[in-house]
Order: sequence, then structure tokens, then C-alpha cells
Amino acid sequence: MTKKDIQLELYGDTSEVAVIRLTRPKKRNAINDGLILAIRDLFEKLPKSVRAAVIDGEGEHFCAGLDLSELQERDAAQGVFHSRMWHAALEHVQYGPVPVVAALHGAVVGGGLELASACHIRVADETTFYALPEGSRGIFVGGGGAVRIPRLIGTARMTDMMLTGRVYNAQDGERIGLAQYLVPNGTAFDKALELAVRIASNATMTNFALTHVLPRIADQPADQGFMTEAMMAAIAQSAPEAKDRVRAFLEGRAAKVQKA
Ligand code: 1HE
Repeated sequence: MTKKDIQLELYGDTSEVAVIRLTRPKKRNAINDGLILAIRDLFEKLPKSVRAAVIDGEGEHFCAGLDLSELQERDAAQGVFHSRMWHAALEHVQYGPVPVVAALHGAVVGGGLELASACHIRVADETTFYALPEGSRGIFVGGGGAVRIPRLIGTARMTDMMLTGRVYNAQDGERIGLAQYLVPNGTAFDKALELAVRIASNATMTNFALTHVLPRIADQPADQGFMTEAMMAAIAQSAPEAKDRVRAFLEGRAAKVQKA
């Protein structure tokens, strides 16, 4: 990893959106140890002004996954620690300070799909394709994919991807839940940025509830989930910002929901 393998740029009048870009296009943004640690550090130390983030990959591919040139060097113990290093880094993406929107295009494979699945929203353009080539390379996912990907598409589909090398194209990826948005070629970044700007304008507690609390509720038994929901609802609605926003609607100063 060199410093130029990842970039941070700030967007918006108050620098409220961070754009984090993998900039290793010659290696299809494959992630080596230095790059996964850099992702962790960037999400850990985002500037205070940032309220939403976009993650993008330079060139024709979002990310080709683990840098395979480093794989052969590890024994079993080092392999465990390596996987745990990915877990720690992607934990910072999923449970970091702000919602993260992934701008997908080209290859979203292996660790690239694991990175994308740690984000909160995935926007894919029509060039996107998804695969888990670990299956055919004789290895297993190690970046949290075994936990996050079945939650997006189900265990059966992930098993199929790994056992048979199945590749999903952009349309089918959106259909099965790998991405929430499918957009024309070359527009994933623009759409992701548009969404991040919108997300950055939400109440802080709403974004926190959706990124930190909702996924935990989803993993709780229903009885506990209802209780956690009640607690979160009470905390969110008691924030002054929530009261201001509800009052603005009642006084006709806030946007109505528009028909889709
Ligand atoms: C790489 C990697 C990589 C490209 N590690 N060097 N991931 C994979 O098994 C996917 C492997 N990559 C590919 O299947 C293809 O490269 C792509 C479909 C992504 C793109 O194809 P293409 O034709 O545009 O590029 P290319 O010619 O294959 O690759 C360009 C260069 O990038 C080439 O190096 P060069 O020195 O010959 O120019 C490739 O070797 C290099 N490259 N992908 C290392 N992944 C936490 S555990 C996660 C486990 C995994 O992610 S396993 C899945 C790994």
C-alpha cells in the first residue's frame, strides 16, 4: 500500500460528505494489508464535519478483493489474525460514525463484495458484476462475508456463488438484494453522492439508529427487538432536532412525501 492507494475528499458546503476512493486501478483495487488498515484508519478518523460517506473505486472495477499476491505467505495462525484484521476494519465501516454508500461498478468480487456488504447502501451501475471466487481458489471468505452476505441474499444464494462460481450481473444483483439501486453506466458515483448528501441532512439520531441499532435489532429475538425498538424510538423522538422537524411539518414548512 502506498499513500496513493486510497484518497479522502470532502464534499458539500460544510464538508459533510466524505468520498473515500480506492485508487489502485492497475491492480483492480485489490486490497493488500496496508490498504485494509488504511480503510480502517480513514473511517476511524473521519473529520468531525462528516455526516455521510461514499466509497468508490477508481477505474473500471470497484474492487477485485483480497490482494492474492500476499496470500501464499501466511500460515494458519497468521491467517486467523489476517481475517480478524479485515473484521476490525470493516466493523469501522459498518459501525463507524456515519452511514456509508458504496458506488459499485465492474468487479465487486471476493473481499470487494465483503467491503460493499459492510456499507449501508449499495448503488450499482450496469457494468457491475458480483462473485465470490474464493470458492474456486480453494479458500473461504475472511472479511465478514459469511456473516453479512447471507443477511443480504440468504445463505442458499451465497452457498451457490461459492460452490459453483456463479457470477451475478448488475440486474440480477439488484433483484436479489446485493444492491438497493441500479443506475446507468458510469453514474453510480453521482447517484451515491446524491444519496449521501441527502443522508447527511438527516437528524443525527436517525442515522445512528439506522446504522447502529437497526442491524442489532434485526439480530435479536422478536421480544428483545421490540423492546430495543421502543427504547430507540423514545430516544430519537426526544431529541430537540426531532421535535423541530415534526413541528416544521405540522406548520407546513417541511416537504411532504411525494408519490414515487
Ligand atoms: C490482482 C487481483 C487480486 C487483479 N489480487 N492482483 N479476487 C479474485 O479472485 C479476483 C481476481 N481478479 C480477477 O478476476 C480480474 O482481475 C478482474 C475480473 C477483477 C478484472 O479483470 P481484468 O481483465 O480487468 O484485469 P486483470 O488483467 O485480471 O488484472 C490486472 C492486474 O491486476 C493484474 O496484474 P498485472 O501485474 O499482470 O497487471 C492482476 O494480477 C492484478 N489483480 N485482481 C492481486 N485480487 C478477506 S478474504 C477475501 C478473499 C478474497 O477476496 S479472494 C478473491 C480474490
